[in-house]
Amino acid sequence: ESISSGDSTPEQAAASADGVSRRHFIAAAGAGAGAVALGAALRPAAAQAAEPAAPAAEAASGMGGVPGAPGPEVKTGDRLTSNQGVRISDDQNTLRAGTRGPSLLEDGLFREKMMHFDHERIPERVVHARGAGAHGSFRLHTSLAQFTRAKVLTDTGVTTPVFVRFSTVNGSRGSADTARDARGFATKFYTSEGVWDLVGNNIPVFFIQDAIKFPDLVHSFKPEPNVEIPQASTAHDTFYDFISLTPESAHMLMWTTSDRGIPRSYRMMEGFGIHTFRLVNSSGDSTFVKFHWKPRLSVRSLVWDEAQKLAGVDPDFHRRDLADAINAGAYPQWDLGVQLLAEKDTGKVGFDVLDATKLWPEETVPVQLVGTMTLNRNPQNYFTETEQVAFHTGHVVPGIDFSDDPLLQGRNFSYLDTQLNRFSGPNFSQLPINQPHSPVNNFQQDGFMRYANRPGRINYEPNSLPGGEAHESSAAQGGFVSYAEPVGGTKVRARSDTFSDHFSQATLFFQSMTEPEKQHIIQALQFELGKVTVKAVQQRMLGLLANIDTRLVTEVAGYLSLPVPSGSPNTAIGTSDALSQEKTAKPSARTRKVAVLVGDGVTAADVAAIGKALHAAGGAAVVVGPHVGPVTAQGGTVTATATYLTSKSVQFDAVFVPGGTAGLVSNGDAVHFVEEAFKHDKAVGAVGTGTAVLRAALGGAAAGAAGVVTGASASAVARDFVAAVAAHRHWSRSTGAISA
Ligand code: HDE
Repeated sequence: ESISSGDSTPEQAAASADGVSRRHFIAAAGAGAGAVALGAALRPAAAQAAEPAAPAAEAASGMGGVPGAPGPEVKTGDRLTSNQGVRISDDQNTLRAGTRGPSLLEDGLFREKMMHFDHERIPERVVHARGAGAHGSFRLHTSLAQFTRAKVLTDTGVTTPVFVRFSTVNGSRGSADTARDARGFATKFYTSEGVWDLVGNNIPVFFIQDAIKFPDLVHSFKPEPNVEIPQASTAHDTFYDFISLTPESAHMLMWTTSDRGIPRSYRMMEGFGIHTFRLVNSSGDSTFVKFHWKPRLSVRSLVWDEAQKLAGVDPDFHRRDLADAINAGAYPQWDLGVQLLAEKDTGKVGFDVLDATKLWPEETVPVQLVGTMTLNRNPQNYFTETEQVAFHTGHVVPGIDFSDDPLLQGRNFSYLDTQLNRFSGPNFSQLPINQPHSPVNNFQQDGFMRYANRPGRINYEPNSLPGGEAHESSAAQGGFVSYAEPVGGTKVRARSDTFSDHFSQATLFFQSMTEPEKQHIIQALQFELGKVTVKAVQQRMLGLLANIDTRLVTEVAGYLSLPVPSGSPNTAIGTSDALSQEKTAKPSARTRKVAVLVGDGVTAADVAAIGKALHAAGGAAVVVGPHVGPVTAQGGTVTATATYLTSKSVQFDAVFVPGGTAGLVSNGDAVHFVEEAFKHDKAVGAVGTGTAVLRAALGGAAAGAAGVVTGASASAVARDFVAAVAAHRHWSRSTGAISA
């Protein structure tokens, strides 16, 4: 049975279900929660006088169980009511004894409203608290039927609805998006055979090999517990104390201190399932698999100075970027890739496939692209969807199974446990965003916030009385049958010796970088360890870096004025081009945002020409002026939508100064705009008298520098400027090196 994209109604979903349960659940939801018409609080006074909608009609809308379309509809003319459905006559004043008298305990409306408000917060996620989500769909183009029986990976005709939540790991829910960190990339596939959660990150390896170290790792990177400092930053003593004593973290440290730790956009990140999973086919044969998401827009990053400034200028930078792109119809896309490895071939990768601190080089095990995910719908309500979505590595469907990776095994315990804490009970799977789109039928019942139980008297199994239909399914009937992996061994607390090479792949990663990428890692470690106050910790960290790369440790030690310890990096490991975002990125100006700086007297034709050229390349121009609205322009109209007060260069991918703007040389904000964009290696364009602004900002530095485009008019330079934007950054300016 195929399922359509996320626009099916609960009734359709129920009708397609051949079991009893989903229909029952939905029916209960419709009659129960759906009867409560909420919202409509902020309506114009005129609407208050309108004829009320019949309460019976309202009952049909409301909180139906549709994943992706939760929450009540707010309709003009709806009446403000209490949670008990009683219409409210005055929502502005508490009930009191006289207009100047004390409030009365009798005021049930006030008490209900305040009680609910007092309980609005649920515990934030202990990690990955800060996130942004979107709906979309996944379409398979290449069947993996030879390896798996999972329909989501074999039915090429089917579109599977998905919900994705991106996140940072370290910071709390209100922290800035652009902190240096790994990013979560969690995908919920609502497949016809149940929910499959691929709970991944934008980095293909992890800090630790065994889940029992996770609480220690997380405590060490979170704010230090005595003063709760610093927020969303690893640059402090306790993190590097832990890392320096945990050499298995060396490989992931290379990734987090690389440009991957500061993505330009969620839309420009790879995603990785990290662990080795299994695919199991209809004959019961297993193949090891690693999952990859490859972004159509390439992997692109910010620079560190920019990321830090954005944390103040626009802490919602990534969240906004995702929502804006989807609103504009520029739907982000990723290709799903798989690396497949037969159990007998595990020797090929040179590392234990159960070790989550290791990747399989793509040159050894190629990534095969099998389908495409498109995110095309923003949540209607952040809390209902993005906050309440509950992922779990244990949510797999028949044909997808686990390996014995001890990190994955630990996660399979942790995610259910954490949901109990977040939702105060076991019924989170009934929340609309978490409901499978396939039938649910079992005898679980009750608990906090249960809103749909089976009707009738049968709540056990086996049973023979009417109303208790719920049959087990064999593998052939679509039942989940665990892979029959032979297991045996002595009960021990110990790791396999095959987990003990902690440095070779860290070296592989560093060696695979282009020169600018290497410099960024060195500078990031100088920053991070420069914030460490305990010399012994810095020294131990240098000892770790010495085993990764000699130049790396030399430059970081030099910065810290500490001696360079000796090490023995495995330089013979070579390189893997697939690890470098600079080597793999394709130039594109798509969805890039360019600031066009204007002032009175600006040449309208230049503004129009650059806007048109960017638009044609899939990018966008934003006119930044001294005030919002029309500015005095030569030869036409120019309207500013942003100003020097509301906009900073870090919010844009590039900057362009049209002609007629020589007056801007006395505008410090405009001059700084250009200077900062140049410093961040972005494309900078200036034409006509606008080049005076360039000179004021950069003096002689601009002449001939990479990515700086000047000319007589915008139409003369448009093509070169768009190409400079598409290149993303012009590293030779800050690093002296040409990128690949
Ligand atoms: Fe998680 N992780 N994790 N993690 N993780 C959580 O689950 C955990 C790990 C990842 O957007 C928690 O619902 C353990 C690796 C993402 O809702 C928690 C271990 C990877 C998200 C948890 C790991 C991840 C989480 C916190 C070590 C990449 C956010 C709230 C064994 C493959 C999902 C929650 C979302 C969230 C536990 C390691 C990815 C506590 C014990 C490796 C993307 O259950």
